[in-house]
Amino acid sequence: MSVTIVRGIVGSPFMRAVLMTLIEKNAPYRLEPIAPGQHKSPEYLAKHPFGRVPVIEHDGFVLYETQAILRYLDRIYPTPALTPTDPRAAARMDQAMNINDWYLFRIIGIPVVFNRVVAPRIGAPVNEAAVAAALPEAQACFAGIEAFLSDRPYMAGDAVSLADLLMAPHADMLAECAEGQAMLAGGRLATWLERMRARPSMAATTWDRLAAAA
Ligand SMILES: N[C@@H](CCC(=O)N[C@@H](CS)C(=O)NCC(=O)O)C(=O)O
Repeated sequence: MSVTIVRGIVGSPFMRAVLMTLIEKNAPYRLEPIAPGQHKSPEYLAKHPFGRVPVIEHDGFVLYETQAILRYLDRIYPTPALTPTDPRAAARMDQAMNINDWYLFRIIGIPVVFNRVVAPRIGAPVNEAAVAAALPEAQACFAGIEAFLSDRPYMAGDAVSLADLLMAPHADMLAECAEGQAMLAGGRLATWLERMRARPSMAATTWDRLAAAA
């Protein structure tokens, strides 16, 4: 089996989703971490012209955009299947993945999680005004995701899918700050997150574990 090379910045929840998927598939991979800022270098931009992380390389095939990467890995490594066969469950998976990228990351991740979790870790300035301004919409967004999950154990139904692997790293980071803990407190997403945290793929890819290995 060919080794998948994963390039990205340690701490990125998108990159963590890729690593988790590879681990769930028991697929060989090599993480090649890049330093913050390097994702804007000409060498990196040649692989990802939008200058974001992660990027994978598999047998010379270069691919960016996390959803595309997860779906590619699910196709080349069919077991365990991480896409439901039932059309409605598959639709829930797709829906959750877009909710992650369009709402959770943009409305909560960028203004709240970056300032509360990422900035202090990397020594960047914390924009308190941005956090305060984002919170009302962030809380409404969180409530919407909780309503979406409803009483299903996983995003798409009874089994873990790509949607859970994409969203769990974002939720796990949110849980590191007080604002996130208040949103999660006692709710369905907290129970789901605990379920996800019990998976070896999640335990193996924490920021600390990846940083220690890098
Ligand atoms: N749509 C992209 C989003 C990736 C993304 O935004 N990654 C963040 C890190 S979590 C990034 O590269 N940030 C660097 C920057 O914006 O300069 C994907 O799904 O891969």
